[in-house]
Amino acid sequence: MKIERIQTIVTCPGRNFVTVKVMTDQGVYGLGDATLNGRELAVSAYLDAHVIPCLIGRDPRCIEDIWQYLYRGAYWRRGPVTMTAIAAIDMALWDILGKLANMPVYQLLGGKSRQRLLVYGHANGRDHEEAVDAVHRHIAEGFKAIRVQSGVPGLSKVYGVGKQPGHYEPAEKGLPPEEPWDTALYLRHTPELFRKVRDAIGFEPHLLHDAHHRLTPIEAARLGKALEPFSLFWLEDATPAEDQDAFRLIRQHTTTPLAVGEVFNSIWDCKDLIGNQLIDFIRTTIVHAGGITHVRRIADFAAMHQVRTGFHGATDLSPVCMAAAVNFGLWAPNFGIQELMPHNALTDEVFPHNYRFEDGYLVMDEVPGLGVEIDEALAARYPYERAYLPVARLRDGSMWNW
Ligand code: KDG
Ligand code: MG
Repeated sequence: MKIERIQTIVTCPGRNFVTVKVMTDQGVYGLGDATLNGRELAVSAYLDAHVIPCLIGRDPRCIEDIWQYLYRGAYWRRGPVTMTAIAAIDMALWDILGKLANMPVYQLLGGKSRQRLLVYGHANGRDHEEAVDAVHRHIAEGFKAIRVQSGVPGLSKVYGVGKQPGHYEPAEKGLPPEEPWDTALYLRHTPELFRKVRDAIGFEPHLLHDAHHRLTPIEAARLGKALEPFSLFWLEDATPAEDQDAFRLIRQHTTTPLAVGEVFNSIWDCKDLIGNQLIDFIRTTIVHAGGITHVRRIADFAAMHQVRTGFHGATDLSPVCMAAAVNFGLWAPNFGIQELMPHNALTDEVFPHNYRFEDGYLVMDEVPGLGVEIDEALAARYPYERAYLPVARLRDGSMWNW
């Protein structure tokens, strides 16, 4: 059995997605997500110019060997572009293997550890009152875990808060918009937000919050401590994690559980965080951290240290990645929670999929492979549109972490 052709498909049904389709000489094909938000064309160019030509004629069932070939064989290891490209090929090969075996990918990984995956949705509002309303709406929709973000008085835009009430989309069409940031205002405002939410709903469901890399370690420690009375499921991306040791300081000051890792692309980015139990949830995704083959290594290592998974699931992770995440989560013994930010209706039409939301959980049927498709004719009607994530600046004009 041989890989005959690999196609890279770029489409924008409301936002950009990059997908690979690996076709074999026996008619079976597999899909992989290769979307890197704001840098989509770098990955498609890397795939087209440097990865795909090397794979034609290889046996698609040699998933591990192809992973090692792409990782070791490039000489230049790691990095988001490379690891996203490897992830896309890896996902597609698992999809092919599942179709050949006539089994879902979760069966190939070792079978189900659970029947359904706990998910968290996004409640956000331009102020506390809107955020509380959004929490009530999510509870009515069945969510058992809800991330809460609110606008901050004095800041014109804040991460996680849409222009209109409703779903939030981080990337914006055109060149990167600039947003002001002020940590002092945010720190003053956020514990009050959670006090109001808990006053309104009590101690169920779970609540989560994303600080989106904005804080220094000591500021993060202060926020974690201030949020303790509200019993968060997690505080996410409290500080940038290039310096894994920075989490030691946060840990020493607060018992609020910590989640990190949506920007990580390899086990080396989280080795110390996990090995030293400095975090509680690892958020690496299948698309940005080398595919199922590599994320399985991260999850197994995390399991040894009582760290659970809490994979990134924003709208820039296509339904192909979400299908892979559902298969993975059904298997992973140390699954914790899955982020779920619903795609728009057009995206769901371009990528028909088998997973679905039911009463606060994600479920899927026993279908071969990943359980996701692409409607290529529909995808072709929506070509790439330049879009970027915003950038942040402090009041004095210095660049900050968005
Ligand atoms: O591409 C970046 C977004 O996916 C990110 O900003 C969303 O932080 C995010 C989250 O937790 O979903
Ligand atoms: Mg995040």
